Amino acid sequence: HAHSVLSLSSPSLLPTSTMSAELKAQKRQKFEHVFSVIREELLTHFDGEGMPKDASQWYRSNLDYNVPGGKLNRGMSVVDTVEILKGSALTDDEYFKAAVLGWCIELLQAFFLVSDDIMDSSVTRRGQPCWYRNEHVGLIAINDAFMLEGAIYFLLKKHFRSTSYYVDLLELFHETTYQTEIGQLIDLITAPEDHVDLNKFSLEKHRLIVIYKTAYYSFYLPVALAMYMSGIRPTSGDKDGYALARSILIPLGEYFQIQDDYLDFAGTPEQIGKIGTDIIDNKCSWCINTALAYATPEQRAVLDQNYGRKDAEAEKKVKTVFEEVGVRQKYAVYEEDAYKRIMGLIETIPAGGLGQDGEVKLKREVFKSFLDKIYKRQK
Ligand code: GPP
Ligand code: MG
Ligand code: MG
Ligand code: MG
Repeated sequence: HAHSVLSLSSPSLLPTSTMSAELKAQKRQKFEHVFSVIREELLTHFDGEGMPKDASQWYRSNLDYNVPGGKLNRGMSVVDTVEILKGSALTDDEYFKAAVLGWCIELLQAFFLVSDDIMDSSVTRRGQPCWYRNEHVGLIAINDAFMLEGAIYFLLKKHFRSTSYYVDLLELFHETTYQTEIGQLIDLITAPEDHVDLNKFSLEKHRLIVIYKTAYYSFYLPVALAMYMSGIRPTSGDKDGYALARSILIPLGEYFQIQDDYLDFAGTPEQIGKIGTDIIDNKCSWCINTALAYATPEQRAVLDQNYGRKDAEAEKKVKTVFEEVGVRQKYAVYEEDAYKRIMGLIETIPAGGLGQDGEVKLKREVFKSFLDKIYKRQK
């Protein structure tokens, strides 16, 4: 490879696509180590409040079961982005701070997923039963989810209270949470359990759902956190780096959630770590919208009769129509087009980066690294 590990001060500065499996594992381990530190901070505070031993054990299980087991893309992206923006290796303190922000996104994601699995009646997540489905957990999972969210603000206060951008971080987490909840609302009310009406679906509605429920927290949030930490200030007018970042990351997030919708239908549980529920849950997903656009009247009748039914046979009939209309092929075409379109957006950033001389510049590489991580993903 053109990139030699030795010539770079930090492995994270290598594009992920050219990193060896061993280097990727090391990078993940280093990030995971920070989780063990913040978990103990949370539990030390909890114990210090005089909480009973069994409560402390419960909180530890909640954290261990729900926070660290995913792909960690969102969390590790904060570290990667801070590193790309700096252009050289991070100090230990910079690494730790970036990783804490990364784990705050993973906590936010855990809060969302524990809740989402209850709302979607899901069965498995990350290759294990959904948290609420464990014996003795049930609806306590709702409070566990709230505590995962609360942990974010405990950690932000502990590690960022004295920085100039503390309020920016707080506002960003609050606003992003609110946007995700708005997205979740439209996702849920577009998918009523007791009334299937495929006429209510459209790609426009789908776009709104996925931008709000996924794109802001999964793509804009990690980059914006890294930008605040790197000292990039928001500005009014068309030179605002945050607006520019949004203009690329929101389409990127839309593409990511379309992948999620596609994998719900086409991925195996072994691959994606969860059993797809979109057809049974009557979701306004990319797959049903695509099928509706190409179905013959006969196929449409099958969809009308079988979509959103709590019944495995009905689900199978819907999947057969998806295969017949060529959802797989349509997705492959969509993915190629999305990749090219987003590359085009990235190339609107000046080659030398956006920002005044002497300032930290927003670079194309920030966005390319995200696109590389998700292009043709299988899980
Ligand atoms: C993904 O939807 C969206 C979320 C996980 C956000 C949930 C927001 C809340 C406010 C709870 P999804 O249901 O398609 O995800 P998955 O396929 O992983 O269940
Ligand atoms: Mg879900
Ligand atoms: Mg959902
Ligand atoms: Mg999904």
